This record gives sequence, C-alpha cells and structure tokens, in this order.
Amino acid sequence: MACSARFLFLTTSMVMLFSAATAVDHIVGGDQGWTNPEFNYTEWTQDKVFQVGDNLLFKYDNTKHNVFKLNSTLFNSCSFPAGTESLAGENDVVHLTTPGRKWYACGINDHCLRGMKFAITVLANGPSSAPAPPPPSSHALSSSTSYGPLMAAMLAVAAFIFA
Ligand SMILES: [Cu+2]
Repeated sequence: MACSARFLFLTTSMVMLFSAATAVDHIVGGDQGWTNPEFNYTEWTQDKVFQVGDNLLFKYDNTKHNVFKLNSTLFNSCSFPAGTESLAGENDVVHLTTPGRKWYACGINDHCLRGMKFAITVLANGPSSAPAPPPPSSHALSSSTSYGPLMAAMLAVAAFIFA
C-alpha cells in the first residue's frame, strides 16, 4: 500500500515536472472530447495546469457542436451575439499564446446552459517567458570609447526589441 502510494506520488511528480517543461496538448473533455452537453467540462479543467505554449484540442462533430471564445459576461449568461469569435472546424486547436483567464462554450442549442462550457486560467510559462535582458549598460561602460556609437546603436536596437 505504502509502496504504491509512493509510486503514485513519484509518477505524479514526474508528470508534473514534465508538463512544466513542455507544451501540453489538452484534449478538451478527455475521452469524451467536445461532444457531451451532460459532461462536466468545468470539472475536467480542475486538475489541469494551462500554460502559455499549450494547446486546447476540441474534438467534435461540427454538425452537432461548435466552439466560441467568450468574455466572462457572455460566458456566464451563455450569450453568443453576432460577431463573437467562433472556431470553424471539426478538430479545432486553440493555441494558448497569452496568459490570463479564457472562456469557451458551445453555441449550439442549449448546450452551454447545460454545462458545455469551461473557463481556464493560462499561466505565463515559467521563468523562460521573462528572461532578464542582458545588462548592456555596464558592458557599454566598460568597452572602449571607440565602440561608443556602435554600442549606442545596439542598445537602441535592443531597447526597441525589448520594449
Ligand atoms: Cu454542443
């Protein structure tokens, strides 16, 4: 018993470490896919970590379901006004490119009201997303004066890139 618990812990830790280091494809709803208005998609999100770089994979029949990205107000009321962004296909891949709260729902019939909806919080992707810019100022000061204009130009370019 203790042995299997330890093994489980070890496995879970390894999975968590692995997922922290690599982009993850999250199949929305797991084995259910994006097909079942009775499935609890909110519950599905609860043991998951979503990070910038990960993908959401919506697997569904586009004659029966669709996917809307909503804001919190529309999400809470299951409203799909014209102009709201809907994904087109049958196996839609959503690239999570920015951190923050995201809301998704099915806009067919009353699926959203029945629970075919979920919200996630996308986390910034760890330390690699915020690399400390190299400290060029100290380097520039230590370099010889003849490199001054070149350094200034490089600094300007760096400032432009990192702005
Ligand atoms: Cu649906």
